[in-house]
Amino acid sequence: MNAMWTDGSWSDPHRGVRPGSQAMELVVLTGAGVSAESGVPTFRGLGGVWQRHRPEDLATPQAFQRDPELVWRWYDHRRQLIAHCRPNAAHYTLAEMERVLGERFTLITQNVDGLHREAGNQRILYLHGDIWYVRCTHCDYRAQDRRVPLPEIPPRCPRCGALLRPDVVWFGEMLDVPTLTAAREAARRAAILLVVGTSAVVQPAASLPLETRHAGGRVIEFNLEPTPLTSVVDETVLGPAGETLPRWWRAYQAGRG
Ligand code: BJW
Ligand code: ZN
Repeated sequence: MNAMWTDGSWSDPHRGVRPGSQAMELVVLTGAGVSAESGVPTFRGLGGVWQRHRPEDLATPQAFQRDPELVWRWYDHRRQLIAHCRPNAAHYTLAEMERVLGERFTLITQNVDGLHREAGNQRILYLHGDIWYVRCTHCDYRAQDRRVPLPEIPPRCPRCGALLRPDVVWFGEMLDVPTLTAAREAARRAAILLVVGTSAVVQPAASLPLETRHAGGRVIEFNLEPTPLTSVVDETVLGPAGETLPRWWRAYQAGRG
């Protein structure tokens, strides 16, 4: 049954959890909504990035080929904005989950902003890359570059002189296969999958919750509003993740004791 919780009351967070230590894994899939309360704009919806820019103009390999300077100016602008953002209570709750659960916790993120890392998470699967890394379009150079603004746009490879690109996944590009495989395996192992702040329209990330459901795990969604996933998950918790996620975690921990 699909239940929505908007009033801060909770069902038993352990309801339906499969017994056995292997099965007790908590896995979390995050999207842009988890960083919204930190001031990072989401992609879709009010104030979202795509309201001002067409994705095909900026987040595709074709766009980059056509006008690398335009694409890099957009990324440079976003990097400057994100550089001023700090993790919020939802990020810190996810970091605490990892500290408490260790190997029984996996964080899968679609976010490129680096705020999970800053909050303290270490076991992170980056599905869509990392805005703080650049990679060469010609050789295998890849490096972290946190300079804001970038001194040269578009930046060039220090090794071979070719164009650098942001180390992110654009529409029409394959996700990193080992990362996606690890994410699918984690989703299948999950006793509980928390899906936090994603519109669940971008594939293949949006299919991960279905993998958990098919494997018999429980899926709980945290969002401001219903999404295409809402009809297939076990529960949807409506509200800002910075409030709902810490509350859920406290209830989950209370149930453990
Ligand atoms: C809050 C909140 C608060 C707000 N608290 N909640 C199958 C069918 C159809 C199409 C495809 C398919 N398979 C592949 C495709 C094509 C495409 C795709 O999915 N297109 C769809 C749009 C239809 N996928 C791809 O191209 C992927 N590659 C691939 O599959 O390769 C194989 C292949 C290629 C070609 C054809 C077929 C197969 C690659 C996808 C790469 C996505 N890249 C981006 C940009 C990353 C770099 C960058 O940042 O610049 O990733 S796009 C953008 O969307 C970004 C995000 O990670 C991603 C997901 O967005 P997210 O995180 O869900 O954010 P929003 O804004 O959409 O939602 C925010 C949510 O938060 C909302 O619900 C709010 O309500 C909520 N919220 N505040 C809680 N406080
Ligand atoms: Zn190079």
